[in-house]
Amino acid sequence: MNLLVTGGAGFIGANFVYSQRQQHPQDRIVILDALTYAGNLSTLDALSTDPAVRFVRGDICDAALVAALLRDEHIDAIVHFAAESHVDRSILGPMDFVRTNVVGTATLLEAARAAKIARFLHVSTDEVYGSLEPNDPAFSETHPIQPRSPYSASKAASDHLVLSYFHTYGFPVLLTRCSNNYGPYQFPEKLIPLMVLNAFANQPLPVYGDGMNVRDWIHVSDHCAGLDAVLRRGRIGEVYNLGGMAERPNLDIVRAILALTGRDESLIRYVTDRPGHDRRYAIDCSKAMNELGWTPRVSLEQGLRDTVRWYRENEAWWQRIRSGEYRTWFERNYAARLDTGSGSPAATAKHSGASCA
Ligand code: NAD
Ligand code: TDX
Repeated sequence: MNLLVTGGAGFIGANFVYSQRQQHPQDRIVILDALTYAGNLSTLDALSTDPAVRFVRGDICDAALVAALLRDEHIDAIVHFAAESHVDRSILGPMDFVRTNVVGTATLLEAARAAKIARFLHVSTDEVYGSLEPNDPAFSETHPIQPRSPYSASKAASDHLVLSYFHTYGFPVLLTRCSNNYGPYQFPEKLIPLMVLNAFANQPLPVYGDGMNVRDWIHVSDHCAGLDAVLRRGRIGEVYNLGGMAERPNLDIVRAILALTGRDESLIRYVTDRPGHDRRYAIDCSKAMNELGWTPRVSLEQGLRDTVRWYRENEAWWQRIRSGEYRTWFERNYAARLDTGSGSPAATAKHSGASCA
């Protein structure tokens, strides 16, 4: 299979590419990523000489580029991760979320439909279901769509578009909605890596509100295994929830990180709450478990231990982010290997995008 992975220089997309290379070495992967602040090519460094992986810097809103890639690379399936993904940023500036998450997904769908792509897996989030009260049952796939932040509203809009392509055109979509991920290569704006790095540096850990908002945590390797199962065995037109079955209040996570880093609770700072902060997410993933034989395997306790160890052992990766150096890392390390142009839109975008970061 020839796969197009959008957003493959981000946290989950990169983990997915690594896991696919291990499990399906016969497949080819083309990564399309615009390298926004969240994209980091140094994450993909270990694949830079892998002949089965091609990286193209480009925007999913660029219809000509996407169409050329689908045609020239003989793409069979798309796994669509590319998105603006951080809720706090969506509150500060919603328009980037509308552009990438809605217009970008629509652009990709149109190109994929024209190219008659065999499977289009859209990677979405439990946040589209809204917020639960403490005793509510977990979100099932039939729970009403009730997004409450610009991020989740833009993801919900993209979900609706994806499903509309199945119902209207018979286009072969698959849709997953996953809970909060954590693990290697996560950008340190999200709760777990932010708290780990602040604890390493003895800096305050900012806890929003009372710290009792609940999230359902899944290790990124379990999410990637679920995506693989849906991509290869999922039923076309279906939605599959994926989750870790590990609901915890934020404060429990923060305390666990303090314990794992040998710091004490004096570092905790209660700060002004996030506007519209969803109180609780919980995912019922029994459909994926029963139909696909998938199950989350990494316990939160083990996963947190491994994640703290990963950040401890990979300081060079996150120091480049903290210093901002990761933004120019690509040019310095790959300048000699830049594709200077067969004239195809893909090659041109790859070159011009890379040289104007
Ligand atoms: P991320 O922010 O780490 O990575 C997003 C990637 O998309 C980056 O590499 C970025 O450069 C790229 N990108 C952004 N705009 C682009 C554009 N216009 N064109 C091409 N590339 C673009 O995100 P993540 O945490 O890895 O999330 C990946 C996907 O999974 C998202 O769709 C997100 O909604 C979904 N998701 C995330 C979580 C989570 O806990 N992080 C949970 C469920 C679902
Ligand atoms: O500094 C912080 N302090 C804090 O208390 C940060 C960054 C977060 N929080 C709280 C807010 C949330 O209740 O921690 C919880 C997790 O926050 P985030 O890491 O920002 O994740 P969340 O808002 O739950 O969204 C995430 O999960 C679903 C991802 O960012 C989304 O991309 C995904 O769809």
